[in-house]
Amino acid sequence: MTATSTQRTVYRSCPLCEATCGLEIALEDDEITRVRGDADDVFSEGFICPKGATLGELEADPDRLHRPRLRRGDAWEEVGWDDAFAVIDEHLSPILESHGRNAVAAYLGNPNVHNLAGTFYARALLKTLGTRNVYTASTVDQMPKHVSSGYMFGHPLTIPIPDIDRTDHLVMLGANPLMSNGSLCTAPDFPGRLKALRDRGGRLVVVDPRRSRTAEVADEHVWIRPGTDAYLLAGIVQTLFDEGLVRLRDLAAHTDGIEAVEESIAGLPPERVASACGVPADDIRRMARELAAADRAVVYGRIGTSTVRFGTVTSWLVDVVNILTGNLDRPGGAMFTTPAVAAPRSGRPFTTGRWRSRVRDLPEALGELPVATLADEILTPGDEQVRALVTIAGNPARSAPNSARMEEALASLGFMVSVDPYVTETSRFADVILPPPPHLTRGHYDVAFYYLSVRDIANYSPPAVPLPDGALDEWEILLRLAGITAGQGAGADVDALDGFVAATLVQQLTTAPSSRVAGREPDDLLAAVSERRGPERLLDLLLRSGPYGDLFGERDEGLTLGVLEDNPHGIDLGPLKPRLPEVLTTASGRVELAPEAIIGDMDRLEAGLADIDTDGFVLVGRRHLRTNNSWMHNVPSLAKGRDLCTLHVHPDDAEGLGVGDGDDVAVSSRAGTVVAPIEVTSDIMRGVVSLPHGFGHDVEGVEQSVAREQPGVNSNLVADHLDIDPLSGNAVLNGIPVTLSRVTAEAAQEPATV
Ligand SMILES: Nc1nc2c(c(=O)[nH]1)N[C@H]1C(S)=C(S)[C@@H](COP(=O)(O)OP(=O)(O)OC[C@H]3O[C@@H](n4cnc5c(=O)[nH]c(N)nc54)[C@H](O)[C@@H]3O)O[C@H]1N2
Ligand SMILES: Nc1nc2c(c(=O)[nH]1)N[C@H]1C(S)=C(S)[C@@H](COP(=O)(O)OP(=O)(O)OC[C@H]3O[C@@H](n4cnc5c(=O)[nH]c(N)nc54)[C@H](O)[C@@H]3O)O[C@H]1N2
Ligand code: SF4
Ligand SMILES: [Mo]
Repeated sequence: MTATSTQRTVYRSCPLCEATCGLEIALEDDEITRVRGDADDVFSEGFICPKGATLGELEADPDRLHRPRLRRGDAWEEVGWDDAFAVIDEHLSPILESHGRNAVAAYLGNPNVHNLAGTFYARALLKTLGTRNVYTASTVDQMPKHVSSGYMFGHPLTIPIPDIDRTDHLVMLGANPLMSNGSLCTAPDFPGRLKALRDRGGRLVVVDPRRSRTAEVADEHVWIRPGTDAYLLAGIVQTLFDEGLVRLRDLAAHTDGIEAVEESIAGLPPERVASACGVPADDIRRMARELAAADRAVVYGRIGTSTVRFGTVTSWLVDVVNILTGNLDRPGGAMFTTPAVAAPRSGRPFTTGRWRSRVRDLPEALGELPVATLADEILTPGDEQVRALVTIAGNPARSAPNSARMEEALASLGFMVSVDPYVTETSRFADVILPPPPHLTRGHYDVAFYYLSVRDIANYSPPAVPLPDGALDEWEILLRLAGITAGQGAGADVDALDGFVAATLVQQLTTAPSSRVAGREPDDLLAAVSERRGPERLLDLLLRSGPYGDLFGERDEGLTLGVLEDNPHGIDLGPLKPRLPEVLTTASGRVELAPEAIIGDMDRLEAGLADIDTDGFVLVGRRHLRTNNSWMHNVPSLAKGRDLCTLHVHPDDAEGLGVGDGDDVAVSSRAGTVVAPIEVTSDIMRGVVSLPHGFGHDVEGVEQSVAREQPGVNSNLVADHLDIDPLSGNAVLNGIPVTLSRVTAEAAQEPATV
């Protein structure tokens, strides 16, 4: 080593949200000195948001953990990795032995889908753990879309993506991509893409109870009462039938169940649903006519359509409208991706409820149970009560409903392990915290988000800096845990376990009927990637056997990981391509427009009309460019600026309550109360209030010094764990019925929660 510092530039995909922007990162001696948008990135072309720009601060955060933490009574001790795993083995293995596999639960949080360790190795750990108590952030997010897609198209990952770059008419419900940068629709530079849509004469309609940033740039903003999008969409569907606007085009040859759909929404004409939605019947009919008239139109729904009481029905209706207007699988409509990396699929038909939760008898979906019932499973005594928990990249104490109860549950556990770089509201309850290394030390490829992307893209980022001495990569951490839960003890051989994971994948690749390398010799495939280990080996195997792959030498110029290493700005595999009917894996081989399970929920939808209280208040969330769920509030540049955690209240409602800007208001539901300062704004509907989630950092034990200074309050104290979408188990986090009351100065001295 020389004494002079070395400067260099690396290009990487940003791992912080679904947009997958290319970053140009300047390094000096392995420290990040500057982050810019990578102008040569084939997908993002230089776009960057405030979060991506602060990756350097995030990586260098002094509050990040670098060595395992071990709880000793009330204090923490830093220990070496071997000691940490020995303690885990000592405590977890006896629980597994004497109480069975289901006594240990796992919770996987959102960043698992943003890194290769979680993508490829979390499943290996779940397999060795063998528990039915698997929970993830999906059931506080997009599970309804998986369930509706599974039933309609055969697989929960066969999700149609709005082709926003080619559409003429985009109707967006419950999404605010100008703040979130998009979700279930990977599209770096969403603002630029929406502007391009309008510049080419297209029309953007945003349906939202708030005048969001996206609503502001739309041609039309349709205000809607939270939780009622299913009624609006049913009204649109009914209008399409009524007015002879159904036009299946080529889809007719691939679609079953159209009559059953018509029958199922017969009781929900626009005139009947209008007052519930707060949208005039004429507007509902006009929306239907505009969708039918546009050459290329698409409906897209996100958080506001899935974290609601009728999440699955709403997610389904979004696709029903796209199909009835002939816009599925058509450029400018809703299309399926052809990702370069796709896991081999079993031929089994999609279903839910293959097992049920012990306490509330809730059905499994995608191999997991609703996180809304995790606390029940921990707190309710009985056989198979959950006594230990492993959390990986998750913060259920802030992200799941009824946080007070969740925290009570976490505090009561016999043993808890958290894989997390911080001492968070959740990991503060752990007995052992295992920190993953900084992002730049790891290889990266957005396996999950290229499934959901508006173009087919392949972009790999190799590790840019070496792993710090004594650190473990996160996939190695997960395999060590897998070794323990497989009964191999604390010192399991990571390379052997990794070899097993690779061999298992090759086995699937060479036997799955739809695989392009079915019938090939497993050893030949393994030999072709023998220079690699860890996630890179799995990635290479998947790339090479994928739709653009070199098929291990059978196809010239095909993709390999080596090819991606030579293309640091990514490879553009083109716009989305028509994929019907080969993408369908339903038993019939057709689009199931009217799945029995979903049609079976339509009576509840119709009955629900009577429950809508148009006089009461409901709570919704919102996101801001400077946040990332619960965990980036510790980045100084993002924390700077005005308080983001305020309760938005309409001026008329504020007047009715006798409160003004900055006053504290108590928001109460069946589950609990939270007190927040209000911001009076006409950007929200009357009768609706909005509070962002993921705040409330000033609780004992959280080691995030910056976040603690502007802690905000925790909106999930009022979300009710009993309120879920029954088909998917997804929690209701938007449209929560609440009462509001002014907090007097004396009352404000009391604790915030009751
Ligand atoms: N009320 C309300 N609640 C919501 C939502 C809402 O809109 N309203 N949104 C929901 C949604 S969409 C989601 S996705 C969930 C998110 O819910 P969670 O996934 O439970 O929570 P996050 O806040 O994303 O926390 C991520 C954790 O991962 C850690 N982490 C970051 N990077 C890594 C890494 O590379 N490895 C590991 N091991 N850990 C890492 C962070 O420190 C943090 O503790 O919240 C949900 N909760
Ligand atoms: N800056 C930032 N970006 C993020 C995140 C973050 O926390 N911060 N989180 C990431 C994650 S994990 C996800 S899943 C995505 C989510 O991405 P989006 O779905 O775009 O999420 P939000 O920005 O919460 O937008 C949801 C919108 O729905 C509206 N809404 C609420 N209830 C209803 C309803 O009943 N009907 C209708 N029509 N609208 C409703 C809200 O007012 C809000 O404007 O964002 C990702 N990106
Ligand atoms: S939009 Fe998302 S992917 Fe792009 S820079 Fe921001 S956080 Fe990163
Ligand atoms: Mo999410």
